[in-house]
Amino acid sequence: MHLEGLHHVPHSNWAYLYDKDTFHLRVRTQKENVKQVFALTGDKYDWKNYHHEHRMQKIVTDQLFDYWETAVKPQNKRFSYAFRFHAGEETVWMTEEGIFTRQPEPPEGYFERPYIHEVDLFKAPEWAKSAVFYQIMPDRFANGDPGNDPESISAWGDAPTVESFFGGDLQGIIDHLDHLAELGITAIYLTPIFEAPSNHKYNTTDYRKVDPNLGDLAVLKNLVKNAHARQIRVVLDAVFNHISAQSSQFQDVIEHGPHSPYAGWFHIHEFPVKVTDGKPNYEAFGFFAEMPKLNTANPEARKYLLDTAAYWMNEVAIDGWRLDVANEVDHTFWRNFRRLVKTINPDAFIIGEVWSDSMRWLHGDQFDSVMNYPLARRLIEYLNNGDIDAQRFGAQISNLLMRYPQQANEVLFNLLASHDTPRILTQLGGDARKLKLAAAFLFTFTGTPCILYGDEIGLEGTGDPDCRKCMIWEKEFQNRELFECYRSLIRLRVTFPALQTGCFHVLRADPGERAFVYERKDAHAHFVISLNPSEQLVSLSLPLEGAFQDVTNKEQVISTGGCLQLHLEPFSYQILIKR
Ligand code: ARE
Ligand code: CA
Repeated sequence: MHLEGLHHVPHSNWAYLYDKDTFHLRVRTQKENVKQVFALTGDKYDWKNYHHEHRMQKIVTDQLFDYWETAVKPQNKRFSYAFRFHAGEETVWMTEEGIFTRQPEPPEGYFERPYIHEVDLFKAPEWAKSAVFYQIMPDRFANGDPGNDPESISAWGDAPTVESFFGGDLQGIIDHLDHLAELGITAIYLTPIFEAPSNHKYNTTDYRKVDPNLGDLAVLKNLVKNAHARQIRVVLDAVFNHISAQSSQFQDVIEHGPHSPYAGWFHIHEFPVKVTDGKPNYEAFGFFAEMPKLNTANPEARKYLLDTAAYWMNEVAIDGWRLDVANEVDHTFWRNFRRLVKTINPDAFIIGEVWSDSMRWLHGDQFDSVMNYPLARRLIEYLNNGDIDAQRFGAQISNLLMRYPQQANEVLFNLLASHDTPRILTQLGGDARKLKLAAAFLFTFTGTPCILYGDEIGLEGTGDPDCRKCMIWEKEFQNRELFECYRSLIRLRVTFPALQTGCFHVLRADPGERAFVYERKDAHAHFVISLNPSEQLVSLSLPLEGAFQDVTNKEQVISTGGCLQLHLEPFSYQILIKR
């Protein structure tokens, strides 16, 4: 047995409370090296009367490891535990103190969960598990009120530049909520809407005011009311990492230097402050002098930002926050933020913008979810690069699933692209067949899907600002076949909990093959999803029993001799269901 492959860390994504009664234990072994793993649990104060053995399930495999998981329902509020591994004739035990060829006398040196407090449970809002999000940049979606347009706007549909405005606003979103309802969207994520001089509004000048070019408090309330009337929730973008250099607070520091009451709100390297782009003499977002970084550890600054969050949640019944540059703001601030937000609305959804491993924020004390850019990168690579076989893709997404606790995975903000990346259709070479494969995966994989406005009708664009083109409303210029594909996939997602919180297993991901097949299931439905990103017609035989139905053409696919025969057209996906 390859002992160096054995791995477990307590109090982490390897050992966590999943719901108030259930504890998940995970352990890793070198790929195909271990035949069976057991978790040995018990009460350290009375092991004799309270100990159990749990056979662990091998749930996923990545390039190097097999991952095993079991759900423990401890009788008491605490338990200690160890693992027992079997490979061939070999048996070893692993405790916190290492690896042994005989079971160490429990409970000394065992891993432990000293006490399970429900208040510590990481609980994501239930509604987020079945949500389908739609990201909107208000300036580019629809101009519902020309009366609030900026002084000079570009013609709707012109190529956007870093500077250009198009006059889109909140009223325009209200006017097109039916488009979202028809698509089956259940939640909107709006990029920033508070007063800011730019077209993207990520450089806030007044956190307490809706930008006048987007509308006002009344229109925002109307938008939320109309969205809620269609069972569509609304999540706003909180930009707390930085503020605009044109904000009154920063202007005061420019004018009064260290004597400004706001000097402590920032990280000033030296006075007088120099707003020199690329080389500001203060901390900023990146090197953007226009975006001085806020000192969220400063009590006044922290209070101002937390009061801002409370103000909007009390003024307007919003359903959550997406947190800009979330990984550069201190953890103490986010713990305060979560406590405040969940006190006002326990069902509010908190999504951090973090582009890399986010476990640090997903212990249940900060974020509910993060934007899952790593998933998008792996899916796009797999669809675009024929050298990436199904085994490698399967290994990569399996590895991603092991990064976080299951309750985070169930609401991870799964996106294909955003306002910060080239459009997904453009990243896929403009090939709508690939986009449909990407959408089929997005809406059937574990995690809450989010599409960027216009993806559903075939909007293209290279990197920012070209990815922020105006929405196209003339149906003759929309890819309506793509719209239908998105609409039916979204309907499937929202209808079946098996696609939201059902278990995920890779069914076929062979080396050298491109076709990737996985299953999602719960007690009510069993889905078999197949992706064929190749020009070849692929025939597969899967060891599955029973009669399935193709959700697209409604044809029956019945297993014969315990095998389900699949035939996948080039660049197609197939979704089968058995209820
Ligand atoms: C734009 C252009 C710049 C140009 C600038 C001039 O992109 O090239 O120099 O305009 O003004 C906002 C606007 C952008 C604007 C930017 C700066 O939307 O249009 O830039 O402000 O003025 C990293 C951060 C991540 C951040 C991205 C952009 O980690 O938090 O960079 N995303 C948020 C928002 C943005 C917003 C800001 C932050 C600023 O979503 O829209 O930009 O508030 C790798 C790294 C990531 C990195 C990512 C993208 O994956 O791992 O950390 O994200 O690349 O670069
Ligand atoms: Ca307008």
